[in-house]
Amino acid sequence: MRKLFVIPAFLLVAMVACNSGTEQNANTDSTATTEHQMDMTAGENVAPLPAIPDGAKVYFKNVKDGQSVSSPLKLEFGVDNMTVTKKAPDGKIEEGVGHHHLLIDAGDSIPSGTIIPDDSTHIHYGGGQTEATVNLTPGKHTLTLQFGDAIHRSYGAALANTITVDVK
Ligand SMILES: [Cu+2]
Repeated sequence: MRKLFVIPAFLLVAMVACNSGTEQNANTDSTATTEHQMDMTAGENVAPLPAIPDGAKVYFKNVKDGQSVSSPLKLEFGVDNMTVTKKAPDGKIEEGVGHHHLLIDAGDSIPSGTIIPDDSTHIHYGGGQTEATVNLTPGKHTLTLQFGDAIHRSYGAALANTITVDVK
C-alpha cells in the first residue's frame, strides 16, 4: 500500500537570502559580513518586534546634519540603551538588541516591523559593526541610520536618525 507524505506548509515559507555589505560599500576597518542568512518573510511563528527600551536612540557620532564631507566617508554609528549584536544565526529575537542599517537617499526610516530591504541603498551591518566607510557621489545625500532586530525588522522612526551631507 502506498503512503502519502504531506509536506507541512510552514516548511515552504519563502526565504530570502541576505546579502550584507555591497559593492558600493567599502568597509575599511570592519568587515561587512558576507554570510547569508535566511529570513522568514511570513509565518505565525515569528516573535513580535521587541519593545524599545526607554531612552533608546541612534545617531551618527562623527558627522552632523548639513556637514560638508568628502568621499569615501567614514561613519560612526551610535546607539544608546540598545546593544549592538550580530544578527542572530538562529533568528533568536531578544529585547534591547539589534544591528545598524544605513539607508542612503532612501528615506527617513523604514516602517516599524518591516523587514529592511537589502540592496545598494539599504546596507545591513549584521556583523555588529559600529562604523563603516561609504563611497558617495558629489552633491547632497541623505543618510539614515536605522536600527533593526535580529531578523532585520525595522524598529521604525523611533530608532532612526537622518542627516543630510554635502559631498564635495
Ligand atoms: Cu539587517
